[in-house]
Amino acid sequence: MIIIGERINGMFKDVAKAIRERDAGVIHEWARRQEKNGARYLDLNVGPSSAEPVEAMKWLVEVTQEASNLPLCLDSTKYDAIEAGLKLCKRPAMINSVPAEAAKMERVFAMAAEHNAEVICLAMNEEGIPKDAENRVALAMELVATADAFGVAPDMLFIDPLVLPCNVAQDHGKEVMETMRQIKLLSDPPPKTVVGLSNVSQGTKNRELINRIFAVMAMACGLDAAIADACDDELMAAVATARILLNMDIYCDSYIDVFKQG
Ligand code: THG
Repeated sequence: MIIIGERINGMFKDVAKAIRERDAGVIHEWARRQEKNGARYLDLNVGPSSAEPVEAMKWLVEVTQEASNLPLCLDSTKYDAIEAGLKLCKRPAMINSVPAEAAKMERVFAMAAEHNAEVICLAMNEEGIPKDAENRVALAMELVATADAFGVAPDMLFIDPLVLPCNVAQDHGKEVMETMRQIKLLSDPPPKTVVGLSNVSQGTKNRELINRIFAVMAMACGLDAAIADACDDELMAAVATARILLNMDIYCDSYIDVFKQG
């Protein structure tokens, strides 16, 4: 599973402060730590309270690229901020994200085609997030079809069924799993799937345990990627182990030997 490091997000107080004060050191440190721990992309989100999201995103992109060569996942609902960020990315990036709403799809898929960017597509629209897998999959279908019309192929897409906290939406968990299974039947090649893993445990106790268990359950349903805490060693170990059990890595014996040696 592809881990997209979640930590450079203004939702976290230290990152919000670093963005406000343009303190590059904090961002460099999180970029390096997440890469060292196995992240394959870095999510960049200026946070909900940024007064100047475009300038903040431009700064985050430049500063993160000083410390890491990983591709970036530009996470914002402000498409001006994403576009400004894309122009500064040294390698193809991921756009996070677009819902199944006509005007937004038009803007985002045009940008993706121009910049050769991957796109996270949300299984939601103007009416919100459907509860049933069936309706989530219908929105995914709409996103895949619209992307295709803009020249963005299904394998450039990551469908996000949208994970909600289990303490307020316990009945959504199974629907999310079922959505992930069905997405693989949508097209050939199919789109990929992604979740915001830490969402599932927001406001709960024992957060890390909930995140780890959800991650391996979702992997068994075909999950390809997660925006997650790459610095949680137990999560990374659980993911590596699930990869063996799902026969996703060749040379399993030698892999286990390496794993045992830490
Ligand atoms: N889908 C997509 N993108 C996303 C999400 C998603 N981006 C943002 C988010 N969800 C994924 N990233 C996070 C990052 C942090 C947390 C949850 C998801 C988190 N933060 C602590 C909290 O809210 O309790 C912050 C507290 C602190 O300061 O320590 O849990 O679903 N496409």
